[in-house]
Amino acid sequence: MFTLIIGNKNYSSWSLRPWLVLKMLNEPFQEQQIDLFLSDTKARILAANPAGKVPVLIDDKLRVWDSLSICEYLAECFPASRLWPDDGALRAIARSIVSEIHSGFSAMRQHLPMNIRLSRVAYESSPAVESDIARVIALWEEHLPRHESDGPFLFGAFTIADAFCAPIATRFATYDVKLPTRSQAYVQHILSLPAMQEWYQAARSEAPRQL
Ligand SMILES: N[C@@H](CCC(=O)N[C@@H](CS)C(=O)NCC(=O)O)C(=O)O
Repeated sequence: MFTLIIGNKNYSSWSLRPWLVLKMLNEPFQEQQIDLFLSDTKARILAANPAGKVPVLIDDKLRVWDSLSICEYLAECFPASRLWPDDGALRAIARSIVSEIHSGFSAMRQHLPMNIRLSRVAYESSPAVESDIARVIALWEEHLPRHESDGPFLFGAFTIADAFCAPIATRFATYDVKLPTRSQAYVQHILSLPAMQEWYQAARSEAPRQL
């Protein structure tokens, strides 16, 4: 059985991505949590991953680190689950979106940090933040209508792209970001997934961060 080492569910957006993929696969896995805000946090993470970050996936003797590599590994373990679109061109687009999210959106990450417990709080706007938000909306408004006859996810059926959009959906809910109707429906769909409800419930019952 896989073990997934994650951070606090309230804050760890990187942890949510592979956790959601495993849940959507319906794959049983053990979860180990490392509180990211304790004095021994770094030592505990380093013991799990010399790169010093969570999430980490353990599969027998293999350790896979970095949320994108973990999702790619799961896509290879479960080809029938189609965690990437079947069509080669769509797969390339899905991978481009995932890579863009993985390596970009630093203003949104910094000024709208994932915080599941909060809702409808104000965020500090800036041209960089608004440009990140506008880019996400543009991606969603471009791709959702193309595949809506195949399902409610970005490429119709659930893919890794949705797992990468899920933490963004939580941010848009937390900070009450105004969205076009289609993007708002996508956020609602993601947040109402049973797996996301489970994540929210667990995040709400975690101890608040000690500053
Ligand atoms: N690129 C990495 C980033 C992971 C990351 O930044 N994880 C944070 C938690 S959300 C972390 O481990 N922070 C602890 C630290 O930096 O000491 C990934 O995608 O997994």
